[in-house]
Amino acid sequence: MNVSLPVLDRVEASDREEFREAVLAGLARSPRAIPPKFLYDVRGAELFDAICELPEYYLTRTETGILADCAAELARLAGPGCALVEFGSGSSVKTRLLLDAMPDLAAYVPIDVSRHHLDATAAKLRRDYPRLRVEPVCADYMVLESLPADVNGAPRLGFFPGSTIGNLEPEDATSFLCRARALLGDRGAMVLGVDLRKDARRLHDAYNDSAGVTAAFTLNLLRRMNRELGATFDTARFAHEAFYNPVEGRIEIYFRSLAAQTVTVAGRPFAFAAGERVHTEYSYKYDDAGIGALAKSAGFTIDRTWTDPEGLFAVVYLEAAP
Ligand code: AVJ
Repeated sequence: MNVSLPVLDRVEASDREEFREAVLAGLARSPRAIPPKFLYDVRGAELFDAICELPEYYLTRTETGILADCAAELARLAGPGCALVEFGSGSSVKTRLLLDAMPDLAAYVPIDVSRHHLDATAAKLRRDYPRLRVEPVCADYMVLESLPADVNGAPRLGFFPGSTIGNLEPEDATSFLCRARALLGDRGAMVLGVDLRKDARRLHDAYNDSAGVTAAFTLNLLRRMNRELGATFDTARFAHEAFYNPVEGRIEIYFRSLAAQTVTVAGRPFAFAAGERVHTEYSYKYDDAGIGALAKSAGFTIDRTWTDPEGLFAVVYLEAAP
């Protein structure tokens, strides 16, 4: 039925269908949950960029500082002529820190599900790094099985910054890293950014900022359901909720119904009890032992760990275990 739609519309139609199915399944489940990737529509991505600028959200600026300091050493560890493979490429300043420190890369391979982001990033990098071979791959890095054939031969260096790994539950983090290990090969290495366990107050504040940007980010998911699925969420009757669970070592994020109410989503009614929550994200925080166990479970060894003076965040260099 869709065959005559232009490519972009066809992609959007299938994205919308995936969103619809995930939301309907997630609201039918108990406890209710919607996968975090759906937080990042165009507006969600803008709000996440705003989160990264917040005084309470130390992650981005701390990791950027660590990378600026360790980039030269990292480049030495990786050696010349490798292909840099970024999982879920942003357009971010972090990648450029590595590109600047590694002028002799064989290629830069950004992997992203968004064709639009990928093309925009590739165009800017080709302009700013005219000698760099940019080989974008439009794919979900959670299921990707191979890289472009023209990067065969070069040792591969994976890059997964931002503590994005923290969004994954431990088993999923392990299976992602196993997949990365297979993709990067026996000469492969990986640079991973990981948020560390710390004072609960500091963690709490990073996900409950005083300007309310994180709340807007969570509640944008309701607006997205209204826009794309014809849902009837009244965002004044739901609230963002985020807290640190010290037993699991993770921030848990939900939207909470402030009253008993029924909302229609994609034509179906869903009743919410007063106080009922819908889970949207985990953000796992690691300690050294946890990072070591994660690396080992996926066939990597930790070669080097860099952190900031306060010990808030870690950048680790993993090597494929023999
Ligand atoms: C992009 C998953 C690393 O967990 O800190 C920030 C997402 N959500 N504030 C994080 C997020 C709310 C972020 N990650």
